[in-house]
Amino acid sequence: MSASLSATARRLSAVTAVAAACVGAAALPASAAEHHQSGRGDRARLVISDVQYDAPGRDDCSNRSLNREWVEITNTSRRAVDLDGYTLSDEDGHTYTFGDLWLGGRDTVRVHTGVGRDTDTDVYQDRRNYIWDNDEDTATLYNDRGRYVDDESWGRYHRHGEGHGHQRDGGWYGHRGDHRR
Ligand SMILES: [Ca+2]
Ligand SMILES: [Ca+2]
Repeated sequence: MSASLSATARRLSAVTAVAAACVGAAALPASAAEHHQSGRGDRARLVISDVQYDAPGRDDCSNRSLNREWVEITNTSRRAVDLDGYTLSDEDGHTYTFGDLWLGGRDTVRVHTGVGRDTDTDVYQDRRNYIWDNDEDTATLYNDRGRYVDDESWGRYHRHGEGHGHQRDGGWYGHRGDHRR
């Protein structure tokens, strides 16, 4: 919770769009599989259902690679939700604001980091640099009133317990839940 709050605070402070250095690092594809698909309690209707924070292959800053870094938002309810004004932020306060997009019941939208043309299923942050850190970061979704909806963390500070180990770079590779018993 404190991480979310501080992320909110950072988001609310003026966020400059100065892109971080585009550092190529990771080699392994990674996907932080969502484990609470059904949402947190009955009120959760939108969840961050999957994150591919490390684009497969070398992180060469190409638009193709940037777009293979993404976050997926799933509407777990049966009713369509208007995402207009919803935001998706990282720990550094980089924020993407959704445009007018209705996400149908049980539908998923994939938010790519790079440049592209938005559709009903794929939207683009139009960035020239990666936003989701390969080692650790948190994606947080807020609604159009700035209220917390869901988050997903990975790396050192991931807070969702063991049992859904992520493929990680370097020494963390293989540090998966099913090998820890
Ligand atoms: Ca990579
Ligand atoms: Ca980041």
